[in-house]
Amino acid sequence: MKLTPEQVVFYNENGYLKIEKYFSDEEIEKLYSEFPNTIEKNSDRIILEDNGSIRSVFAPHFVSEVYNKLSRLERLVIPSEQLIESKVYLHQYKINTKKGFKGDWWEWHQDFPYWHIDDGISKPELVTIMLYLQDTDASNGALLLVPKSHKEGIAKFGKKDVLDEENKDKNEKTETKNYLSSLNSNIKFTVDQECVRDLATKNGIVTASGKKGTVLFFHSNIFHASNINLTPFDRDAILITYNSIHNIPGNTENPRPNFLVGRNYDPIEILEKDI
Ligand code: 6CS
Ligand code: FE
Repeated sequence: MKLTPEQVVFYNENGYLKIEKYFSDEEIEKLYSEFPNTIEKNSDRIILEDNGSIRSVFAPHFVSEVYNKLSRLERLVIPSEQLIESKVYLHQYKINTKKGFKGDWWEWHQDFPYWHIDDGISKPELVTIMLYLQDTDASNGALLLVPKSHKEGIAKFGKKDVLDEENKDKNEKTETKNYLSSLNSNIKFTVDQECVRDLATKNGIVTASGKKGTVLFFHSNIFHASNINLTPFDRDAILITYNSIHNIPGNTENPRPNFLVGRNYDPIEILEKDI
């Protein structure tokens, strides 16, 4: 299940690669029916929107053999090794739900700053694979990407509004979970809007639409965002991030929880052809 040379060149040039029909409807059905089993009540792995709907379920493989198998699939690991040019281990694994009428936005950001600053990973040698569990388009919050923006390195951060008293109190209450400001709908590291404007003017903005079963490979430094979901149609997706085994986290002082930052740096043994 290797990527073609043309696909690798496209990814290196643009920072992303979308492949339709990468998983069958039957496989998506199996993942979808297993999804509720990954949701433990009151678990820190579950991140909620302000309106109480589920925003993310982290580390589903901790509780589901089907999701564990998915992360070891040949057709995900081999392409990741090609794109990173190294053996890989599992850095982060989540299901980002964007429920109909309730799913909130993700502001323009790069992923690598979180993994570099919070986790101490030195190089952007990570790739995220997004697997669409639902038909996804501009209306229900498909990912927006700025092609070639991965070549910018870590871009200038946007200014976040100063926390007003009420918000400050809320954050203080959750100071034990200060990682939440990297996961909620007000993320701490965004890309400066003039920087987005500049590159989007030059390279355009791609809406990564696709039917369920589509996969999107994207670079840890590409500018990406997604809108709120005003439609009745959920936009649920699985995101698996693989990191080079030569690029492991350096933050051992106060590491983020193991459901956010993988701790097993052994190269993934490709165990499965099918989930
Ligand atoms: O902090 C993190 O690891 C997560 N936060 C964002 C905004 N993207 C990368 C990752 O899922
Ligand atoms: Fe992201």
